Amino acid sequence: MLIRSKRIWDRAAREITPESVWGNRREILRAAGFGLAGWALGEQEARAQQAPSHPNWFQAGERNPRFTRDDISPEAAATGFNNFYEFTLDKQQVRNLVGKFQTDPWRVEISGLVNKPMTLELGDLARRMQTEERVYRFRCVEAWSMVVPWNGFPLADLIKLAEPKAEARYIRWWTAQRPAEMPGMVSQPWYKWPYYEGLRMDEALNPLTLVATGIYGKPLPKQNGAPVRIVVPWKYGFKSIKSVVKIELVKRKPATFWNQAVPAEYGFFANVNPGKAHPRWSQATDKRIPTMETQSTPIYNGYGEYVAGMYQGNEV
Ligand SMILES: Nc1nc2c(c(=O)[nH]1)N[C@H]1C(S)=C(S)[C@@H](COP(=O)(O)O)O[C@H]1N2
Ligand SMILES: [Mo]
Repeated sequence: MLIRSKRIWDRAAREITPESVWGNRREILRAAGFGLAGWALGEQEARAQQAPSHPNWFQAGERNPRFTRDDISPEAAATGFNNFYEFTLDKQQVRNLVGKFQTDPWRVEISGLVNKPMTLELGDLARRMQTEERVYRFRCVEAWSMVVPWNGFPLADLIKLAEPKAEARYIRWWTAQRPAEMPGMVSQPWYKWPYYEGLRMDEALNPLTLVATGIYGKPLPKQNGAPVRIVVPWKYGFKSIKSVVKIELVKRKPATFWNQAVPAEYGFFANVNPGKAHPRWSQATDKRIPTMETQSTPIYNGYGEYVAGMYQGNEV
């Protein structure tokens, strides 16, 4: 048991990786489709990978003017450089390994401390919700960033549907667990699948927290967490769980995938904080994908005006 858990720690510790491991500038440009020699997708393959996975109900909403910016990352970068360990830990290969992943139809269960537990067919849910576009800065704990136009609706709107009970203090969620469709689950059995994450209830209800069904005005590509994911822009990217199938409201702080794998390196709160170094690298700056331009990382990833009031400063 000891040997096994040491091995888990070693692997996990290696696998959320600093820049030296996750790639160099040339590889990232190549991954993002900027046409360096030696890399080309067949025309047909490229079309298949961009094809919407669930086009019939998806609605691109209008951009919310409160959440707009002019430094949006190229779509090819956001869809070609992904962390989705259920498929592979090679960020540039995720999109090539998602072909078998079935994302339509899709159901999401909401249960736990709610008056109205329910299982929703995602299309029905999306049609009931008011979708909008928001451009958010996205910051991975590995010290890279992107700026992505998300389509979605506030998580608070979904939680209200289920009528939370007063005792609900936290929320937790799980990604689909389909080893036959997710090759990384089979090749990396040492992780505690399925991927699971959570938030404190006030964080979940914060108006910034989105349920995303699209990016760049299109349905979420599979590599970005189709058909539905959570986006929490003031926290490191690993909190923004992909391909959610189950949501539960609970009393106690839930365990989370990375916190359980490597507790010394990844906390439950994981708020973006340039002043608090990761044990193996600084968090003061990040590299913008795909140009690799160095940027200062702002506290709470730039969203302090919306979220700082939720924290006393001792959350980790
Ligand atoms: N289920 C699941 N969700 C996940 C991950 C994952 O491996 N599995 N990776 C996380 C990490 S570390 C990041 S940085 C973001 C990446 O999102 P993107 O590929 O859309 O940029 O997804 C997060 N959500
Ligand atoms: Mo990440």
